[in-house]
Amino acid sequence: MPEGRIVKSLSGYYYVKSGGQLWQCRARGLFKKKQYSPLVGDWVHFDETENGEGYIQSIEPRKTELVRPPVANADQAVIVHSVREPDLQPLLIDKFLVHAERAGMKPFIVFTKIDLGAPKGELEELIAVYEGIGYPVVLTSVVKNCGLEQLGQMLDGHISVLAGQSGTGKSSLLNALIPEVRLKTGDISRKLGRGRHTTRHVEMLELSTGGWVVDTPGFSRLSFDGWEAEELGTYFPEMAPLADQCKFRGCLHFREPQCAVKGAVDTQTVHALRYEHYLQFLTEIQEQRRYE
Ligand SMILES: Nc1nc2c(ncn2[C@@H]2O[C@H](COP(=O)(O)OP(=O)(O)OP(=O)(O)O)[C@@H](O)[C@H]2O)c(=O)[nH]1
Ligand SMILES: [Mg+2]
Ligand SMILES: [Zn+2]
Repeated sequence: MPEGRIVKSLSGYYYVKSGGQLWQCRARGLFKKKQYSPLVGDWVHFDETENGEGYIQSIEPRKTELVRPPVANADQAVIVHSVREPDLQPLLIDKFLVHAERAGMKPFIVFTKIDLGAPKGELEELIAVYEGIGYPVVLTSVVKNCGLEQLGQMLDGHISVLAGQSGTGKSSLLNALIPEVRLKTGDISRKLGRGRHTTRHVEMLELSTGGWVVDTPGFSRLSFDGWEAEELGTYFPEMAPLADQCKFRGCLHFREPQCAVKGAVDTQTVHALRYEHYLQFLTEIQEQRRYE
């Protein structure tokens, strides 16, 4: 049975790359019943059908899995965030970061559209915060051709998924890195300062250097469905090692006395903004639990 990797999913079809050829495949009804559907990035076995299409029979176990964007087997999450149009939203960056951490992917941050100029001081502070934690940061502009070589090097040899809200320039980055793909890009609604959801499907593209990058539709809603309050702190790399020094086991770093994380916020070893976002996510998780 031929084997290959799903590189695109569109209108009920999965496009499987196998032996240098692209196969248009359907999936078995069984997957639907089990609520386990194939994802872009999956390695699959398929049967050839009489009409020259394929029929997916089985999916290999996944190394990683993301629900939003729906991608399997990516090892890097690239958080693509514009410095303007749409404006900087640190809360959203942190939300993407914790989701990537939970999925076991290595995240890094790309700030796009630096030719538009970021609000003074704000970008510098964010760069310092994230680099201080150990997250690499890349500054890019496709207009000024900046940072693209550095980004290309960071993607080299990895399977990377781009994530970010609509209009931050994900498809534009890929067009600049892989000129032959010519992905559709969209303008920004002046009135709303948001993108127009130009990319509609998930697609995996091969880099000439050997890595793969997954372009995805932009989104800004990420749910904490199924998360436990206790696990949240483990996805903040600067807070996680402190938990051992908190007085109480299973400290949520919220109202508990003698909490090492709160102590670190007071001494500014943990950035106040990150802690504020931690508390917002914690509240979101706790409220969700209450309604379950
Ligand atoms: N000034 C400037 N504009 C950019 C840059 N990169 C992208 N843009 C513009 O931003 C708009 C949105 O770009 P897209 O690449 O479509 O954004 P996207 O993230 O793929 O959006 P969705 O597919 O909707 O998720 C387009 O008008 C681009 O021309 C940049 O570096 N500088
Ligand atoms: Mg796009
Ligand atoms: Zn604590």
